[in-house]
Amino acid sequence: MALVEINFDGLVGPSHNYAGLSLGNLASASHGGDPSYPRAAALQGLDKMRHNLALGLTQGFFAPLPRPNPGFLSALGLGTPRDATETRLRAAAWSASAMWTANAATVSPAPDTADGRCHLTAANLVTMPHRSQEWPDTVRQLRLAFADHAHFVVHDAVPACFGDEGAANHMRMAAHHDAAGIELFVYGRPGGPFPARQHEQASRAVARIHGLNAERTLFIEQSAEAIAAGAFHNDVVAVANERVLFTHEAAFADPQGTYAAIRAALPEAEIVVVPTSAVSLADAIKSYLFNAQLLSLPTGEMALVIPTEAWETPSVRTWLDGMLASNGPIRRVLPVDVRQSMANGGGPACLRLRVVADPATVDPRFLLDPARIDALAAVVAQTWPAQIDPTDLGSTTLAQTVHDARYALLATAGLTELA
Ligand code: SUG
Repeated sequence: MALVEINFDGLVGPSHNYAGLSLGNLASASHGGDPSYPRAAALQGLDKMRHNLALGLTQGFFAPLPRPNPGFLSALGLGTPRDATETRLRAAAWSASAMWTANAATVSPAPDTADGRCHLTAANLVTMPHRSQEWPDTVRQLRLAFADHAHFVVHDAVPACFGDEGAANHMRMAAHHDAAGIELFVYGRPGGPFPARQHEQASRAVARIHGLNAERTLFIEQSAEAIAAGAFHNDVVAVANERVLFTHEAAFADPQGTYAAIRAALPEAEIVVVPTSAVSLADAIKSYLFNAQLLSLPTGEMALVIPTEAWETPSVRTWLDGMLASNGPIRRVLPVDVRQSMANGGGPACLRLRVVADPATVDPRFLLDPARIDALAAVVAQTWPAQIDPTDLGSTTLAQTVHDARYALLATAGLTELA
């Protein structure tokens, strides 16, 4: 079979909660302390997977990581918290943040790499303490899913001195998914009010490790204005698919230079720019218009899977209506409800890792069909907590419920070696 794009969505874990842990992520900050609804959150995510499968696309998933993370708690010497800082650190050990698999790894498909294999480098996520604990367990899962060494190489994260946030700060463009492409690494510079999570040297290391062709690899600076406005990852303000880049005007430090470099490296590139005059940076970030899945449908059309929040934002809706009425490359807009994830700053694009590969080379336990989605949804409906209040974190009863729920999921998926 030809190489196709497979979207691996992170299944929202049973400890999903709002702890306000991500400085610079406005949704996380504003919902910190709210009750969360893990069961509804995971079912919303599974509905999105079902929706994309029904479009005729190949869909996979990754399982939640073990939480609360005993290794993280003991490495910090944490028992019962004695102050607000320790309470936050304990919340970090409970975070279900691995659901945002766009941050799991950076992926360079086989047509782009020197050895003709698909390379994946786990992201170290060191900027945010609650995310820094993810990568060792993520690597274990990637090494299971992509164990076929003839087709895949899974690398450990780059050294912690350089922050790496994975595919959320990486875009690939190509005439078609299975053609040699160009890879765009978007990094931030520190100095603004919020952390710049992606370090340029991490991006350069990943490009070297993956054996990318220097002439087809671009390193692009994110605009400081976008980071300061709450674009903590580039995928909050830009998304690419095959020959199309869909971007806010204020995404990059040097927009015109960036567009020219892309056109020089990929002459068939089409760049759809949303101007600030149509959608302000604030509306783009609040609505998550760009944290969309830009997908090539089997019909040959491109569709934009957006969060319902974007569809309901007047400036965004007006712009999308105009885009659909024009003759642009994006022909369909499909809203999905992922509100539980959105309230922590994770839209449809955050929830998935894109891998261009032949599905026959992937461990089938990570691939989905409607019956497998139904089976996962039944486990979630039966075992995921209905509600978590931030004050519940630390409860031994809840910890056992979360552990048992994850184990039930792994058993159903045939993945108990990840327990
Ligand atoms: O890293 N939120 C995540 C959202 C990640 C979105 N991913 C992409 N843009 N690709 C983050 O900031 C919030 C957790 C909390 O506050 O409880 C959180 O981690």
